[in-house]
Amino acid sequence: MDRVLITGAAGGIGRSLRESLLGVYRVLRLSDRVPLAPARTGEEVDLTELSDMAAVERMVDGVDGIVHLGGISGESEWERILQSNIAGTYNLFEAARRAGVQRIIVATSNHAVGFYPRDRKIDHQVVPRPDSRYGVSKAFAEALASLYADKHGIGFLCTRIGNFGPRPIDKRRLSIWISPRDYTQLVRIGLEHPDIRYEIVYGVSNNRRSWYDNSNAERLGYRPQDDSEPQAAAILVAEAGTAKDPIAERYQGGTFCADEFTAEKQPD
Ligand code: 15L
Repeated sequence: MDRVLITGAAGGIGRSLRESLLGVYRVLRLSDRVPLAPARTGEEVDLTELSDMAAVERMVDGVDGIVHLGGISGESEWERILQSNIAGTYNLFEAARRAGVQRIIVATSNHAVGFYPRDRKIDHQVVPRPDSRYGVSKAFAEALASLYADKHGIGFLCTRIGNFGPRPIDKRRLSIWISPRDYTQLVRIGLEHPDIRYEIVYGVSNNRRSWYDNSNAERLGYRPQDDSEPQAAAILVAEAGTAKDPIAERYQGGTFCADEFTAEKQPD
C-alpha cells in the first residue's frame, strides 16, 4: 500500500486513524464533506460529497487502498441515509473498481446485526438483523462489498464496529467497545494481509462481556490489546437503579432497537 484513502476523515474514527496511520503508508489521502485540518507531510486533504460520483472518481484516483468511514454514523431520515450511505457507498465501490483499487476496509456496524438478543453469541456468519435504517445501510454495504469481491476481485474487510472511543461509556458498550489502538490494528490487517477476498469481522476489543465470536478476526491475525472490564464496576454502579427500556435492554443494538418499535411481540 502506497497511497491510502480515508473517507469520513473528519469524524472521530477518522481523526484517530489520521494520527495512528501517519507515516505507516507513504501517503494518506484524507477526505470528508467538511473541511479538514491542512495536510502535513505524507498527507493529502480532499473535500468530497460521496453522493457526487464525479467527485468520488477524482477522490479515488491513484489510490491503492481505502478505509471507508464516510456517511451518516447513526439513525436518520431515509432520504439522508439513502444519499450518504447507500448511494455514497455504491459510488465509492464503483469508482474504486474503475480506478483499480485493490483493498477496501468498510466501517460497518453492530447495528447491521442489532436485533440479535444479548444472550446469543453471534459470529461473522449470522444473517444480518438490522435494527434501524442506518443498520440496513450497513448491511447493504456488506452485501455490495460481497458483490464487488466476487465479481471484480477487490479485497474487502468489513469491520462491524461496536463502539469506538478511549473507554466504554455504559453497560451496553462494555460488550462492544473498541479502543483506538485495536481498531488501528484491525485496519492494518485489512490493508496489509496478503490474502483477503471478502471477510466480516467484529470491530471490538478483547472484552470479557463480548457478544461476539470474533474467531474470524483472530484467524486473520487480530490480537486485541484492550478490554473494557477495568471500567465495568464503575459503570455498573453508576447505572444501578436507572430505568431501562425492555426492548433496548434485550437486544444488542440497544436504543436503536427500541426507537420507533411498534411490533406487538418482541422478536426471538
Ligand atoms: C454505531 O454504529 C455508531 O456509528 C456510533 O455512533 C454508536 O452509536 C455505536 O454504533 C454504538 O452502537 O454504540
